[in-house]
Amino acid sequence: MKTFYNPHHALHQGKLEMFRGQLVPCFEVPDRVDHVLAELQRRPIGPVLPPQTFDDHALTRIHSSRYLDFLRTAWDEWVALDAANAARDALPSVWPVRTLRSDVLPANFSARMGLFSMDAGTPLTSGTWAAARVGADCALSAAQAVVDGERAAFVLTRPPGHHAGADFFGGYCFLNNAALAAQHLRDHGFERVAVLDIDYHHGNGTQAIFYDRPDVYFTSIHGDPHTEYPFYLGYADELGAGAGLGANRNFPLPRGTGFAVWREALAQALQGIKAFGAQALVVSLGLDTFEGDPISGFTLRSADYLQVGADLAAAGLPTVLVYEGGYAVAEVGVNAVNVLQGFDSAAV
Ligand code: 6XA
Ligand code: ZN
Repeated sequence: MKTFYNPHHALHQGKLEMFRGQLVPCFEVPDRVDHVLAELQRRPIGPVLPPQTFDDHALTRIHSSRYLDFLRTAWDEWVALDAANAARDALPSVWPVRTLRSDVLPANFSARMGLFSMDAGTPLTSGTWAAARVGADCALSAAQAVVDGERAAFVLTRPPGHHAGADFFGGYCFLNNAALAAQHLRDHGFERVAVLDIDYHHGNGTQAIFYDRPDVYFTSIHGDPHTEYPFYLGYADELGAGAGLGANRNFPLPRGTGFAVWREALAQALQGIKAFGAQALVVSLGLDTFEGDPISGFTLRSADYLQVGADLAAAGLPTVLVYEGGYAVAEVGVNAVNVLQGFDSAAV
């Protein structure tokens, strides 16, 4: 399996995030990708390649122009407010909740930070745009490899993507890599595409992007949003809307869920993908389902990820795997490559 690796991921390096009333060191760190890369060098499963460069047009298939314009210039605006800001990351602190307007684009920078975000846990840094933009190229390159006939391809990038919506960032995500890959597959010959999100956290951005579409099926297995981030989406009664009704399926599971129950949900999610008639699959591959993850609550073990890979391969679909969360840094490389190795060993 080819890996498309973002050589510029470390340009995005947040310092602090808001967590339980304090600013704490970011969990989403460059080491998360470096450990996966090191494991891929120890246990090669195929070439590690830089991405091709894609036009911004591919981004506007998923994200709004006003959001992309904001992200592109946000850091310069932040520093223009106060030269001392160059030493600090930008975090939002005000949001247009119900009854407030989000149709007006304010001139005030803080107001636009809030308009285009969902939480205060996602610092925007000097290199955020550069890292996320090349990450999007990785996702598009992996999708293109599958268009060109590869059985599967892996997107090794950060920041992750699945919480990012058409016009907002949050949950450590800025550009929705999985959605970009799925749309690229749709635009290049695959009529029906499925996105399977197996990160611990519900992929609210991806769900929202495709919620009213009949051509992209979204299904996710995740911590119950009654107690787990992102809280406000990911319930079992979200089935899609309009022409997309029936093309969305969520499997919220309680904190503490182990592999046997989780794998049964995976079987059901894959059954839904088959019934939909998907011709290609995008997997939002979070490794924060691991028992040692510091911010999550499932109890999968390292060896379980070999089986996860084999189960994904058994769907028999051309597949793009996109790296999302996973914060047990010392183990995340082994766990990620276990999925890829399990996939390759089982793929026909
Ligand atoms: C709240 C937790 C963000 C979750 C990020 C994640 N700061 N998403 O791993 O998949
Ligand atoms: Zn996650």
